[in-house]
Amino acid sequence: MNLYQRFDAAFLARRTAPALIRPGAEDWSFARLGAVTARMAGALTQLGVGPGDRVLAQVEKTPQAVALYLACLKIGAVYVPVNTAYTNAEVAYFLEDAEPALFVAAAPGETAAPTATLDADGGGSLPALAETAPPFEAVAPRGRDDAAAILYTSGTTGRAKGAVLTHGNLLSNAEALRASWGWRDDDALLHALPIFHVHGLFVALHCAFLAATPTVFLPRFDVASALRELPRCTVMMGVPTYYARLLADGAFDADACRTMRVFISGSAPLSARTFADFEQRAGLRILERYGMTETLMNTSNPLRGERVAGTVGFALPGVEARIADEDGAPLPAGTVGGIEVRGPNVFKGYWRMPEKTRAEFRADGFFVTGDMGTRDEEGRFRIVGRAKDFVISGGYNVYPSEVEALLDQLPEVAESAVFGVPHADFGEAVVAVVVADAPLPQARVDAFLKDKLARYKQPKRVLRVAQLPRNAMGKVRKNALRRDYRALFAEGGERRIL
Ligand code: MLC
Ligand code: AMP
Repeated sequence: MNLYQRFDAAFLARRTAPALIRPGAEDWSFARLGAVTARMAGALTQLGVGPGDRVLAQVEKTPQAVALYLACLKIGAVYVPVNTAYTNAEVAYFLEDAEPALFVAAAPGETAAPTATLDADGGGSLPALAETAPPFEAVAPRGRDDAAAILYTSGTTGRAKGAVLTHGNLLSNAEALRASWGWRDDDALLHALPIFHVHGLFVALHCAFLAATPTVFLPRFDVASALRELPRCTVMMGVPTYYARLLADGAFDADACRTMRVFISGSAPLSARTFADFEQRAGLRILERYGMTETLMNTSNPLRGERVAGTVGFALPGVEARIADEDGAPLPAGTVGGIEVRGPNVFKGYWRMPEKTRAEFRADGFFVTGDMGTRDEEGRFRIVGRAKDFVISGGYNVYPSEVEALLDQLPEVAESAVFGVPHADFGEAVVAVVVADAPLPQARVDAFLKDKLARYKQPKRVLRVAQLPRNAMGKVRKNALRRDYRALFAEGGERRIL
């Protein structure tokens, strides 16, 4: 039960079909993807990577990076992708925690871990070794519960946790999505997402790989490329920011979508406004789904049937989802509570953190997502908030505690509070208020955080305040901050605040 076996069988049946279509560069057929995967697997083996070993990868989006992921599956190693925006300081923690047998990055880092390189052009020491190493032709046997990947997800307290996803998790979820979204043999996927998160790596690529259908593989999302490529695609997946940016371009219309079967959105709330504007302009309703790193995809609006703005649809086949109170007791339809899920999609646990894992599961096996929501009489879910304190900016999660801890290291800062406010492009933007005994120019904060924190986590605005609003317990009232600064990025908002 190795996930790669399923892909391999699909690839073999469509060897000459394009797997990865790259505008301005050579396409990769399924035969080539399979062959490079086998050679990459041979190189990994030669470097001493074996079943169960972690391969930590901080690599740009290239076909070789896809082959590296597939090669890890093939030999039974555990793929650990990390965001290319992370600083060396952030990656140092993942290296220490995951204890990889191999670290793959664009350039050799300052680490004790054995390192191979894979650069943004698909070159480097790893692909070079793959040229000469004997290909690894077998597929390592793996059980349903064997780890396939570890994806780090930050917590509200403490350091990031590695969510261990198994071959069974990945395969079951890919099959559920393929069925729910009615994947067709003549589908073509527009892929502009990064491939170090669940959305771009698993949700998108696995649907295409199970069916061996072509993927138009863009290195990143930009509106011009998306508009150019849409007419040869039938499915697109993206975060809400992609759809907001398409709508902001006057050239995006129903004609640009003439070949499109479905646009799928997730990772962050899709606003009712974007949903409505999109329907009006493109003549199609965006299909919104809901998931997370630990659980892969949980719910989805229907392919056929009513897609309702502001809702995330029904539990996927095989997935149980419920609304429960703080003790895990199920609540009736229409009541707000915590969203909890159980099923073959739910991860095995946090890497080497048994207590943290136990704390997030109920005795009956349901996983506590930390999202708040409701379920209606038909079983349709709506997300209404988050029990955990985090910001979703352009589809990336930012954990305020991580940013606050760094801001508090600035000598002039007495205390800080980080939160998200509405932002037309990113959905939410990260903002900080600080109590400081001297003026704190934005440039000073930016310079201080530069080497410590990925750019997307850094506050877009830092505002100095006399004191932080606190409740009777002394806890910072983030709701009050979100309310007071909600118009910061609204048109005219900056003037009102300052
Ligand atoms: C980039 N920047 C961001 C940002 N992305 N700032 C806040 N939030 C973001 N998401 C910053 C850069 O640091 C830079 O700062 C400036 O914005 C422009 O950089 P860029 O590289 O040109 O940005 P761009 O390419 O336009 O990136 C924006 C984006 C990208 C929305 C296209 O962030 C993106 O592709 N997001 C998708 C994230 C994703 O895949 N999420 C899935 C997680 S899985 P400056 O100041 O230096 O110019 C998950 C589970 C699930 O959540 O359910 O799917
Ligand atoms: P991550 O930890 O990066 O996997 O992020 C998962 C989180 O993204 C979930 O717990 C939700 O809070 C949020 N999320 C994902 N999809 C949606 C959606 N469609 N609507 C609202 N929030 C979403």
